[in-house]
Amino acid sequence: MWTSGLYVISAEKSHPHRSLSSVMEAALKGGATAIQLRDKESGKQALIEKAYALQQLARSYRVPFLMNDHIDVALAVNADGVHVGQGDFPLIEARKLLGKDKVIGISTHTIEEAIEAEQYGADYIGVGPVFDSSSKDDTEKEIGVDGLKEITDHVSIPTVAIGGIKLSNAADVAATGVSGVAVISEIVTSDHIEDTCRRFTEILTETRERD
Ligand code: TZP
Ligand code: MG
Repeated sequence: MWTSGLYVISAEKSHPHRSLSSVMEAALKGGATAIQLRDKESGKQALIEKAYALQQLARSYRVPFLMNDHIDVALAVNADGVHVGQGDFPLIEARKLLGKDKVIGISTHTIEEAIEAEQYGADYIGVGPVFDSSSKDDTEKEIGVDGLKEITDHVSIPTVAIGGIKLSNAADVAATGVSGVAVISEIVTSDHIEDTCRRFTEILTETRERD
């Protein structure tokens, strides 16, 4: 299952000297098991072009490409799925538009949101922010590894931890039993993206084998 791994989310403004495609390709070379386009600035035309490029790239590495927020963009490029926030497009309506074969993920912060997401047919939930994160403006309070474990224990769909996940805390996060981790800054700002992704994957595998 692709969620049992390293889900790399874009943040183009965090790497002004490298292209979006080169950063995401380095992540895929390093073993990313899914990629997401998250872009709060671009207009629809630019988003469609970026999404199309990343969908093609992801396909060449046989991993899913998910579009953040924009269901219309996901449909336009035949993305593998979408990721929505609590205040974004309703899950049930997203499912009607995308059909049963596309992946739909939703951000959750509480046990109630997680249970509701499962009932409404989400394929996975993002859970967080686990730690403090500088990549999102309106982040809610950190839930910590204990909060992460509590939410994860209440659902049976895959859970992806997000928010401030670094190489230094990845083992603690993985030990909660999450299916995977979603990472922005530790990867996209790394000088050695491939190596950083490889190390994340090793940590996730080591923790899983140990526990
Ligand atoms: N949702 C909750 S925290 C976050 C999102 C999109 C940002 C995660 O980025 P980083 O840099 O890995 O903390
Ligand atoms: Mg959103």
